[in-house]
Amino acid sequence: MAWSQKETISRSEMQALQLAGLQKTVSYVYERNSYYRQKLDGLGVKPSDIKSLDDIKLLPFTTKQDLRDNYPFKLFSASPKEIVEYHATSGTTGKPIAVGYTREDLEIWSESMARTCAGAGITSDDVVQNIFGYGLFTGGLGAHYGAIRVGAGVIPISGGNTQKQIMLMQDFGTTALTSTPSFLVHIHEVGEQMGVDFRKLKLKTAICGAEPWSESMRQSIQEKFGIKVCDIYGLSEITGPGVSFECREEQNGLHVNEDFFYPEIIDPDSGEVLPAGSEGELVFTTINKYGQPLLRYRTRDISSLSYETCSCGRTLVKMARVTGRSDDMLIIRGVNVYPSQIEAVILKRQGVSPHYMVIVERKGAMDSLRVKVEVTEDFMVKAAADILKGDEFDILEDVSAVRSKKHNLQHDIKEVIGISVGIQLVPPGSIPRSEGKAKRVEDRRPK
Ligand code: DLL
Repeated sequence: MAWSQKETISRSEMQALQLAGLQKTVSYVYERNSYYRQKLDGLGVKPSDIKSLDDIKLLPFTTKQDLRDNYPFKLFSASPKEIVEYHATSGTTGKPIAVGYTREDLEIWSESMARTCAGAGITSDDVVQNIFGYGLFTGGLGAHYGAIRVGAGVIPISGGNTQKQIMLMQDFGTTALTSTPSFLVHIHEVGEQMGVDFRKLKLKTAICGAEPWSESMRQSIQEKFGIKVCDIYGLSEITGPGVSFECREEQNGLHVNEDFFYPEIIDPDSGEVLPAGSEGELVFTTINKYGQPLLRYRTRDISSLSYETCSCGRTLVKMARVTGRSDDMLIIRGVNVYPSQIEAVILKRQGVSPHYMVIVERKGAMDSLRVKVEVTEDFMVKAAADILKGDEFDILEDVSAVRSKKHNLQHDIKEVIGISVGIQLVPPGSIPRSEGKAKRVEDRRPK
């Protein structure tokens, strides 16, 4: 059931709320933030020019680079006194991006996450093991606030500690998990070695997100744990987790908390706004935030929007599962390739595990793709356990099971992405595990 009455209001009521929120936000940033005032003045736009939702097109985009250039706090519109919590992105290079929340911002974040928990069926009867990392990453505290708001009991274990995770699931009677999908796969793997049958525990739900993942990965986690798994999307710049969430009823697309975060889809090259249903880059304008409100923030995430009604009763617009980022998208010999397409193929196959790494290399002038995939213990035993000595299976090229496994994977991946890939089968456990977001791509091409 929907948590808030706002989730089921009519389109015209929603648009009225959104317009009021947009007008308030544009006036607020114009008055309080010199960066935005200069931008708007440069474009000759005054807050009073925003008369309809369509006028959002008059506003400038904000990019990650703008946030970097204004690090740490120049895009804050609230005074330091009003900020009550700080977070930062986990950028791998250089300075992170800082974000700040006022009390009101924490309120809408908690509300967004309460809707997310309710969407996945979490209530005050649940014990939520919160595996998202606590700290500067927004996952831990965001899920914490939402679970508390719906009255569930939270175990704030954070990431890592795989064996302890399993122990607490057993001892505390955990019923719901919040985690990156890749870490749940890892927990299952470790538990299996310990002889744990997760299907016999009290678990019933998980909310997974923070990284691109596929429908096949969802099916696999549901099957392994005997639970229902809902997708959750968000980004630090906009609020953290809870920008959008899946409902348990349909598990097909994520309802955007659009009374707080106004979504658009644009063509990533031209910046032109695309009609509902078109795939493109997601852009959000925060229309109810005070700490660091952002106008038309370009997420680089690829999705589409659907205004069709959902059987769960929510009228909140749905965004399609994020298949990749416009900037992480690999371009191999002119073809756009998303790692999640490769993952979907791997997950459908017996004998290989969901642990993989896509390696991009340049040989001469040609880019090539290699996919390193772990085989399962079972496969290894059947195929070649007795003669395996090195750390790769290529020495076993003559073993027909290995040859046909490689051939089949190669064939199926080519069918989906349209280009040939090399397959390298590696023993179980040889691809590094991540306790947070998984690293799936190694781009070795010279920059
Ligand atoms: O990952 C916030 C979050 C925490 C979301 C917990 C969901 C759950 P950042 O670290 O700023 O924030 O990373 C944001 O992660 O722009 C997407 O590229 C990616 N991402 C997040 N959720 C999903 C998802 C958090 N469900 C970036 N599917 C975003 C695909 C996702 N990608």
